[in-house]
Amino acid sequence: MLIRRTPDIRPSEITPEAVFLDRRRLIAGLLGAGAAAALPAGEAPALAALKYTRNAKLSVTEKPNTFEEITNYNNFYEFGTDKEDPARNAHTLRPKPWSVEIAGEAEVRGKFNLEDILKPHALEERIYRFRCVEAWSMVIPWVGFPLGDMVKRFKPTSKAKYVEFTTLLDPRQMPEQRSANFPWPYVEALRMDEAMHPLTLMAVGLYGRELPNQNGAPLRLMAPWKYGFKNAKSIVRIRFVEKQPRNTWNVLAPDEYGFYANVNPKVDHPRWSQASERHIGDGFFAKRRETLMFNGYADQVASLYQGMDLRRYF
Ligand SMILES: Nc1nc2c(c(=O)[nH]1)N[C@H]1C(S)=C(S)[C@@H](COP(=O)(O)O)O[C@H]1N2
Ligand SMILES: [Mo]
Repeated sequence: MLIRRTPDIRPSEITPEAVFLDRRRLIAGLLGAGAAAALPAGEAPALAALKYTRNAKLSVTEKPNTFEEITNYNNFYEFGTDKEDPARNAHTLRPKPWSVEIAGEAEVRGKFNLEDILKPHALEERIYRFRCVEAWSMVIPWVGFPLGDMVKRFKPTSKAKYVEFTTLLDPRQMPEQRSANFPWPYVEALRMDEAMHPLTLMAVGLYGRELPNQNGAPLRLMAPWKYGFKNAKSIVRIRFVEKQPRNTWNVLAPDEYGFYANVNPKVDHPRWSQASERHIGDGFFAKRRETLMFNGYADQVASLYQGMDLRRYF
């Protein structure tokens, strides 16, 4: 489908995703009250629409991937390692009710209901480039709010140099956590200045609706100049720490995945080039796209890494 966008039309009103969701609602409506329980296994309840404004200034103008692409080609190892596994298996995740623990070097700590965490924040839609370390990419219309606004509310102390994000640990909801070949739970972290950067988003939705489970419901990180693995999904704990935390992929393969994970076409992965990427939706035989420094966000973020050797701090 051709997607045409004008400043006053939301992508959620005209893209295939709206058709997809309407079809779901139509089915539920036809079946009547109580029908949700009778839907085939894996059919998630309809995702609520969110109230948000568009942030055109911080959005790219490229055509977003379809809702179908964004929600059926995922990395979420808690539900399996194939790209189709999360869409198939993440129905066991229960994103409501949800709470998030704020811990470590901050004046305000404790366990908070997600609603209380979200309440003060106005939601924005931001269309971001997304680049996985496996050299594929998408363009995704997220809905969320700046992580920095949230960090300020918890008043980090002067010792807080990093912010660590931990995914839910619950093998009943995340079946692959029963396997011992992965150091569960998934953990990621940002340096404090990265966390405070205006581009860094706490995402709660995409295409104008709540996050589907497979994309990290109900709360996930989105720092668009970094490789996808930085962006922890289904976050239950945010901890302020003095020392640089170990992050899951760095623990698993320190020679292949560093702490910074900045998209950099000049620093290859030991097993493949990062100079170009396969853009999902372009078709398998289409020409690969050139990878941009910091995923195209160099003007906004390069100053964070001034004077750092990006080969060493990859
Ligand atoms: N908890 C958790 N978070 C995760 C992952 C994961 O396996 N588990 N995979 C990461 C990787 S490698 C990528 S590319 C992105 C994928 O996000 P998406 O499926 O929403 O596109 O999530 C990241 N966050
Ligand atoms: Mo990834």
